Amino acid sequence: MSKSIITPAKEFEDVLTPDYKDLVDNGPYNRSTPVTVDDLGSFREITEPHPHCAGCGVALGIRLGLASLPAPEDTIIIGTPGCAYFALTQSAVPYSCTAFGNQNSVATGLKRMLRVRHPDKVKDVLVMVGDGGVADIGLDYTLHSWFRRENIATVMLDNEVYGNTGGQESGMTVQGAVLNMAPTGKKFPKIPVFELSKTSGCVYAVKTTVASPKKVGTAIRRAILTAREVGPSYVQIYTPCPTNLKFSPDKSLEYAKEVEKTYYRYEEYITEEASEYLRGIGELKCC
Ligand SMILES: Cc1ncc(C[n+]2csc(CCOP(=O)(O)OP(=O)(O)O)c2C)c(N)n1
Ligand SMILES: [Mg+2]
Repeated sequence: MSKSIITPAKEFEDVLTPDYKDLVDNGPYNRSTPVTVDDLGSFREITEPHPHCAGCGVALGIRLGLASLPAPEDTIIIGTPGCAYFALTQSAVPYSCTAFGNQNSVATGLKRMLRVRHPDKVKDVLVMVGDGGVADIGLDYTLHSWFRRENIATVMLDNEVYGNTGGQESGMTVQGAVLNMAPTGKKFPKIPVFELSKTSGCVYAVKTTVASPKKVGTAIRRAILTAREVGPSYVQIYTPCPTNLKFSPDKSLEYAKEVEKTYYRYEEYITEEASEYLRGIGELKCC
């Protein structure tokens, strides 16, 4: 993508908000050194206000993701229905929302097409969707993209609920959790998608939470880089949902820190081939 593609058409300039112009002029694009999560606050990553609830972990996960793209001007994000849609449509990274669950199939076709269309340029395809999108309706498409070793990075924003549709349980909801539309509590444990990623072909996988922004940033950067050259990658981020899990919005990070001590302990999985590649391009320190 060239910067001119996101420059507003002259005819629309007067109807675009100053906020949007600021996103175009001061977004994370075409910088000599790509922005990182350390730069958050010094550039605009999405237009404001966004429609996410106060304390939304998904919105935070998206901000961290947008600040970690190795080449935002050459990245396309593929989504699916869910809360992530809202902030992602307010970024200036090209974004396409698929039918619910189809994201890894669409990303597969797109990545293959971009390789044909731009043989001399790397175009990163990043899937960024909710836990329901990955672990439930999209699970088979996700796993098969990993089995086929597609060169795409997949990020799950795990708020442990169907947030967007009012609080149904997802495969990633914890056992016993009572939700608006799961009043008797969930009967089975979280689906082990992180473990499945390791046995299904991913060359790089991380499990972390939004309470560790630098870990999220490094994970997304490495996931995109390994997906370019080595194979599929997966990042699973706990993104707390105060609205559906019914805690105070100012407690989101406390919740994330709490789960980091138990079932969301940080884990980084990396195959030998992927670590060799990352070391070769200076992204991993030598042993
Ligand atoms: C085929 C299809 N089935 C169901 C829906 C309704 N739907 C929209 S978003 C959503 C749940 C999304 O949950 P999740 O992926 O966890 O994202 P969140 O909203 O929690 O971020 C559902 C069931 C849909 N849009 N399309
Ligand atoms: Mg969800």
